[in-house]
This record gives sequence, C-alpha cells and structure tokens, in this order.
Amino acid sequence: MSQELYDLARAVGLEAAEFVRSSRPEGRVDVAATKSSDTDVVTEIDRACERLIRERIFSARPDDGFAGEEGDDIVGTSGVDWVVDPIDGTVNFVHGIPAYAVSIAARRDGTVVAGHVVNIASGEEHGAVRGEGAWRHDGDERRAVVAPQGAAPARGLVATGFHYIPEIRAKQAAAMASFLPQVADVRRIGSAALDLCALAEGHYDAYFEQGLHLWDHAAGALVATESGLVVSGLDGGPDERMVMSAHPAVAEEYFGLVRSCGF
Ligand code: LIP
Repeated sequence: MSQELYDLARAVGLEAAEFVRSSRPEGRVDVAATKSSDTDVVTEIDRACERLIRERIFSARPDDGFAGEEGDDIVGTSGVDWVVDPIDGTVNFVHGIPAYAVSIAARRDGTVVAGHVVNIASGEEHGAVRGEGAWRHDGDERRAVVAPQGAAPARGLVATGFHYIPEIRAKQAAAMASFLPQVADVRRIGSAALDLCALAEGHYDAYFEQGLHLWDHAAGALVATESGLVVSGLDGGPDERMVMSAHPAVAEEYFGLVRSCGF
C-alpha cells in the first residue's frame, strides 16, 4: 500500500512540476501576497499548483485527508493524509534561482510512509518508502541512495535556513555567529526538501533548520531517514518546526553543537 501511495505521489508530483515549469514567466515572478512576514511570499502559481495536486489526489483517493502550504486542511476518513508543499523554495522560484521543488508526502495514521521530491528546475527526483529505502530516479531507472558518513563539524559543510519572523531571525543570527567558526562552512539554498535530499546524497555533512512547517520537510525527511541518516528535533524527539539531520556517526556532534550555540 505504501508503494501505491508513493506511485501516486510521484505521478502527481511530476505533473505538478511540469505545470510550474510551463507556467513560469521569464524574469522574476510576481508575488501575490505575503504570509507570516514581508519576506514569506506566495505566488499565484504556488496556489494553482496546490489546487492541481489536491484535485489529482482526491480524484484518485476521495476519502483521504490533505494538508497543503497554501490551502485549508481537509480531514479524511481513510487514515491516509497528504502533506504537500506545491513549491518548496518559493523565494528561489520568484527570483529564478533553480532550487525549488514539489514535495508530496503520504502519512498513514500520522506516520509519513511515502515521500517524493522533484526539483522543478532540474527535474532531479528523490523518493522513499518507509522501510524500503530511499532512491533517486534516473528516467525509468531508480538508484538506491545510501548516505555516506559525513565529516565532523571542523571539516563539515552544513546546510541551514533562516526563519521568516524578524525576532527569531535576530536570535538565529546571534547563534550563527557562534556556530559558523566551528564548522567548515554553511550553505543556505532555500528549500528544506532539496537540502534533505542533498544531505542524503552526501553533498552536505549535516543540515538543521528552525521555523519549518511539516510540508517543507515531510517528504525530504523520509528520504534522509531511509538513506540512513538520523532526523531529530532540538530535544531529541520529532519536532515539526526544527529539523536536524546527519549521519549517525557524527549526528550527536552536530546536534550538540547546534544546541550549544543557542538555536
Ligand atoms: C521554505 C523552506 C526553506 C526555508 C524557507 C521556507 P517555502 O519553504 O523550505 O528551507 O528556509 O524559509 O520555509 O516557503 O518556500 O515553501
């Protein structure tokens, strides 16, 4: 059943990605509205993409629930619900920076069991089914993704992101001032879903981000977990708003460092 959910997530994700690609005008995309702060933006294409995903999922599975970034939640009766970010990395999408993704996860009884992330600009696709591994699609082939052991913090390249709320950003800036000198460098790509897939591929040594929503990371975190990485909240348990991830061999060093810097 999880594989069927995955197949639906992938089919809908690819259609949604094609819709966004073909709808994107040249240059910058107009911002339709702001959300939690002036820097938290949404475009009409985010909204239309979410409507398309919602329609496709409900025509296949009318009794499921749905929680998307741009619309009202729907409570289902089947025990399955979908957690969807129609464009994760909207700021990149607006500016034409090729790092924005459709992220679709399916949960059963509240546990994420399948996730698919497609980079809309490049077409690169990652997926995972709980208990069955993570993979990258290369056309009709799929290659297993097994995360390599990352470097320890002193040589580590760490991906992160910053909150949209100014007061929280100020606190993050202070924490970053003490974090940055203790790692090799930091990257802020602007899409949590893509960051988690890139970590699984071994491009980074660790990732953490505060201020996320479940739709930003549900699918990417399953890819990370199924590739062999640890995914944790700040206090060791799961946390929808704060996600840290690294290889088990170095995870505690990174997680301890993040905590000690006051994030
Ligand atoms: C984005 C995240 C990104 C984060 C941004 C934002 P959106 O999602 O995935 O990592 O740093 O602040 O939340 O809003 O583009 O879907």
